[in-house]
Amino acid sequence: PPVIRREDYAPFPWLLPRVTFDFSLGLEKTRISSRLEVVRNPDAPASPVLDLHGDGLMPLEVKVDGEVINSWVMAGDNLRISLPGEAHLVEVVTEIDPSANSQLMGLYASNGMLCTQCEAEGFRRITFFPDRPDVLSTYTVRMRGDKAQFPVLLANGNCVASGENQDGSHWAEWHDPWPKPSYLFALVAGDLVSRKDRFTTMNGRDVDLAIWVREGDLDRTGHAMESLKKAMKWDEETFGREYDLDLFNVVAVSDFNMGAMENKGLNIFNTKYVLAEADTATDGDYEAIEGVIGHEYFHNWSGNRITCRDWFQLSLKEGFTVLRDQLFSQDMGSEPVKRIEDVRVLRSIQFPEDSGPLAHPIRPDSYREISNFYTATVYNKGAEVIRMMRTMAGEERFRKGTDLYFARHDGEAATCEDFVKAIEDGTGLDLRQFRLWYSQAGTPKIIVRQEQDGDTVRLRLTQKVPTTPGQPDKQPMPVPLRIALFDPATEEHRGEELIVLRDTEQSFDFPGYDEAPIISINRGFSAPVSIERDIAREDLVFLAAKDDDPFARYEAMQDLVVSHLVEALRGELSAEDRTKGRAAILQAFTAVLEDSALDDLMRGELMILPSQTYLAEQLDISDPQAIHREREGLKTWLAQQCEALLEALHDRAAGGPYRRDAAARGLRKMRAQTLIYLAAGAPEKAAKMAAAQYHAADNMTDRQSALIALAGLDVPEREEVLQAFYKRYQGNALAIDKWFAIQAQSLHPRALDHVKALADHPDFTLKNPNRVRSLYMAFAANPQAFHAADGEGYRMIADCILALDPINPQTAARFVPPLGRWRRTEPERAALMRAELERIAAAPQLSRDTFEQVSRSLG
Ligand code: DPP
Ligand code: ZN
Repeated sequence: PPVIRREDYAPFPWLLPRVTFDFSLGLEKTRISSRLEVVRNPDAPASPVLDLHGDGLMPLEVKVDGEVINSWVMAGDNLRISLPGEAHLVEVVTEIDPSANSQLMGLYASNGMLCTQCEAEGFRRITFFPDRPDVLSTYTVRMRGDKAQFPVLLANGNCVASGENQDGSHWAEWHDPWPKPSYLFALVAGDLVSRKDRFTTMNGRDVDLAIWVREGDLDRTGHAMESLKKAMKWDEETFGREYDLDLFNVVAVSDFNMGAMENKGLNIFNTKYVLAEADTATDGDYEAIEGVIGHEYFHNWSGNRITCRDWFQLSLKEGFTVLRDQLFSQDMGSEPVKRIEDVRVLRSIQFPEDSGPLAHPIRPDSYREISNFYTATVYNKGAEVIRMMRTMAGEERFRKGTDLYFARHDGEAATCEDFVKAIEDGTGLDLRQFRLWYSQAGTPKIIVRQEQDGDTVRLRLTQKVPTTPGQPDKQPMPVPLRIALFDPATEEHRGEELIVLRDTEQSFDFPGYDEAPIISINRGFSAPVSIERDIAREDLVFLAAKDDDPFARYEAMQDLVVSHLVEALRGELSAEDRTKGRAAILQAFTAVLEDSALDDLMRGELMILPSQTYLAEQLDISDPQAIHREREGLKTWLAQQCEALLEALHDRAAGGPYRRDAAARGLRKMRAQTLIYLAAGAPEKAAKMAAAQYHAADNMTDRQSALIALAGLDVPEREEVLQAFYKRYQGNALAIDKWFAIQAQSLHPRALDHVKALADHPDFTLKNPNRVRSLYMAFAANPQAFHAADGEGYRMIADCILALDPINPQTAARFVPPLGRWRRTEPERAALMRAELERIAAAPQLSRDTFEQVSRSLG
């Protein structure tokens, strides 16, 4: 497969101002007739031909200006038509089989309904079209189908006409007045019901809202609808963005590759991010739904009204929209807890990506398959990069920048450069050096040294941007760091400051400190960097207990644990150090458990130990099982030291009817954490507590946390509760996904055998991405079983990739990165991981998706 390069961008030689599609719908056979109004693009070199992308299509008929032509040719998968004049009408007929579309890209069948997923390049699997984000057209879509089979017919925009035919079929015509690229096209036909509501915009326009689901799921749509209305209001208040159609539809589909899709006026969602009620959804699910509903809605401006010039600019819409959804969730819930959660995701997923073979800048320079670049780097690091601009500008000035961006580029296909320029012009910041964040990959490491010179504190900062594939030399980048200097005597600081490190080495002086202060740095995680510093244990204990920035408090706690575990793993910990280190951690941990001023959501958060992957990141080469042993060892020890306290917390959290306010959620979160600790430190007691919790629970959060604790234990209650869960939720796909995932990720010594057995379970299928992920993604994240010393875990993931690749390459390729970590893994396992990658690479007929990921991982 060819490599596509950002620098090769050229505008399309034709414009397609108006396009019309006629769909004659059938699960096995859908016929599509297109009418494309084509005119020469004055801003591009003239071309004698019109090349239309296709993927697996053959034209049944091609007309130019009303006449059937036979002079068309296939150029690979694409349709090439000679066009002599300035403007033409091009009409093409294609036919596809949605029921055979297991890739779930383009138009496909799911549970008897038809739906689409076109981002990034799925539209070309429906009809021939310039399937690139910089070709914007106004769409009219007519569809016709059997009324009994497809009672509901939806597309983008507004329904302008509909009617019935004599033969039992019916039809609808939809028109979307806003020009859009093909990746935002959507169509849904099926037997669906909807929850309806209404939103009045800031200018008093009424918008009809509808969430479409299968019969029976309607009761579980209330939270999604509330989230949608909150998101619409929030975007008006926070970014001044108003919705621009009379209708906003959301459809939930159970077979879906991604989380959700922002198609104009017709968002299509994975059911996972729509359906929720106490009995089936955890608190985490509720939050995720609010976040994703917000995310897709916010795309209406950051993505749809202003779209991307080419796919290298993906972070233009995704980074910005992730930031917008993060800020939304912060405002709807607990700001510090949300920030901590976002940083945890960044560190455990994006940091490893940035330090591995798949590292790429948030604006990549090349790809073979764009689906592989819907990554934590483009999304989450992309959001961090924009957040840094916001931090440097301040909220108000940042808003001026985004206002200017929306005003300047509305209706355009823009670039990341356009965005930065607008922020620069709108805020007055000088972002020349800052642009390096868009072009350089790798997580910068900041080394902090603190010196005392008379009454002046000097911070000597050094930055190192690591080498990444294709980028051996790096330039220093601006790193905005929020810092505070605590006076050890008064335990207070004199106000937070923002310093911006710009050079490879730079010093910052703070006069007026007779005694060396305790420094809190990168507060709120103001820059997506890793910090390395020599700081006394007591100082971390102090910050963990006293820092007024909740994030910094969390960070100090994490540092305390990370530095201890890393020293242990490096074999640098003497028996005495181990005792001292553990004592310091225990002191901080106990403070967290006992601090009555702390809310329980935050307490639950502070109790979580740093993830296995984040710990691995701190070491050049690591032994996953050694990390697991050390981490579990600490957890077990803490639990034993605090057994009574943990039990008391669990008891305090018990009982009371289900509510969804922050206090109740905090109790459930803490309850889950206490069980995790007790399962390690007092397994028999934990098993009894968990089983009791399971049976008394009136909500999924408590049931799930009980099951997670039990799944890892070799106790009789385990099987009993697993079966009870299965019986209770049989037939509820999302709940059964949890049942698979919990077992696959469990710390049970025979987890690997469990996964093997689950792969043969009648409820398992490779055809449903949620189910595949629930078994195998969970397994690939299992810190113990995946890394079995004989390589069996690696073999299972490789087998999964090979079996899934012909069915759904996009999802198959997502399983490659766990194996791609071989270079950073101890040599024996590295050889086993590499061997599996080579086995995949040797398979005939590998998809472009998997080929690219595997070859980069081996490269
Ligand atoms: N554009 C989609 C999103 O919201 C991709 N699935 O992230
Ligand atoms: Zn998005």
